[in-house]
Amino acid sequence: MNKKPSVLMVGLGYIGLPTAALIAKNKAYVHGVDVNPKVVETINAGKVHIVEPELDKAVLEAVNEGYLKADTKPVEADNYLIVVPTPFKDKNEPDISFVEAATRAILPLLKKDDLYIIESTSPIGTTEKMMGLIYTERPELKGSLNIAYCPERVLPGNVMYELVHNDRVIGGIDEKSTEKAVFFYRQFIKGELHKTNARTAEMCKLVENSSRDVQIAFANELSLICDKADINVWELINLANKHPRVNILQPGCGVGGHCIAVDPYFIVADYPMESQIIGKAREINNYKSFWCAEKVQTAKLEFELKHGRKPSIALMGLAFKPDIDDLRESPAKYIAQKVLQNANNEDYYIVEPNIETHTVFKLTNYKAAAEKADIIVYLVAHKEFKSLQLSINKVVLDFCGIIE
Ligand code: SAJ
Repeated sequence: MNKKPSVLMVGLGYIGLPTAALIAKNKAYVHGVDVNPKVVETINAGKVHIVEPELDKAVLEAVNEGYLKADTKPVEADNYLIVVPTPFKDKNEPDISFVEAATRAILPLLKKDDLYIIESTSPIGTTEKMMGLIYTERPELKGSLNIAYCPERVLPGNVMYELVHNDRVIGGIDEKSTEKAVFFYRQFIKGELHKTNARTAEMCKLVENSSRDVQIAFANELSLICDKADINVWELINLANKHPRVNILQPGCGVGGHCIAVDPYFIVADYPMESQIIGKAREINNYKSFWCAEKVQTAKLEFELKHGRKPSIALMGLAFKPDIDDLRESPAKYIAQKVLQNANNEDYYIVEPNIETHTVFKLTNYKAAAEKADIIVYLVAHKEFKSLQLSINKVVLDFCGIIE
């Protein structure tokens, strides 16, 4: 790349890389920065380090046409995007040190009128905090930069489509910043761009994922009640959803992934007294995974009492949701680990059709596992499992609605 980049993207992960590729596709020069030299090397070779449909093609094109270059060091640009992770120091405290480090790294490069945007999921007030940091270190720029927050809302597995077509919420620290950020995103996003302030935009991201977590917790709570009340929860939810204003989500073996299982804590950490439902939803969804593991244990013991021998058990699915290969924060993986910790000479078949091998689990083909095992535990509703014909003597624990 010979031209001065238009965009300096800090963070080339699950969101940063697809966003960089999309901007580059629109013929703007993107200089992507990542702390991991292997990631940089992979991208510059036109390859990708994450699994996401269409991403490999987009990155290859962007690199080949010279619109995307990866590096470990930032360079001067007009638009700076911070798309780094915001993990937890411990369960209750969000860690914005990556956002801060990224901001410090680009600080010396900033100039009047530049646009600085944070996309990373962040606690409320982070954008203002970073503005404070920037203007403390570069007081001569005070008031002349455009600073905004704009969260991503793409669904893993459909990122390349949703990046373009989803609506976005854009919140500047003042109106000028909001307008400048809207102008920037308008160049490559077809969804509507909704203007607000930075704090509201930060909260909006957290609220979207918390809302879904609370709704899933409601479904999971129903599944616990129904189990005791001897009611089929899937039938119940289906019937309740026939009401024109009721739309209950599906229970499962817990909530996973790097977003919904994490983001609500950003609110709970800062507003513990006020966020009662949000905090409780996290507890219920976590408890559901523990409960599933206990159910497997009980089924094992019941089988042994009834048949006078140890059962063999198939654990069907490890991913954090159906039809993906992503095991991050996966409740199914947690349950499999817990069940194996309680193993007592039973045979186990661990199944995950979306990955070939795993460093910890020895994987078995799903058809073979379903045929051999006495107890079939459905953890993830992968499409492959739906067509399985099980013989009637199997004990089935269906935690994700496969046989429904
Ligand atoms: N789940 C259920 N029951 C349901 C729906 C989902 O148990 O009815 C479980 C899934 O199995 C999974 C977890 O919830 O374990 C999360 O899956 P998901 O498909 O609901 O969401 P994610 O984590 O893949 O993506 C979410 C999305 N947020 C919302 O839908 C509000 C996405 O739009 C965000 O961009 C993403 O988080 C993110 O990056 O924040």
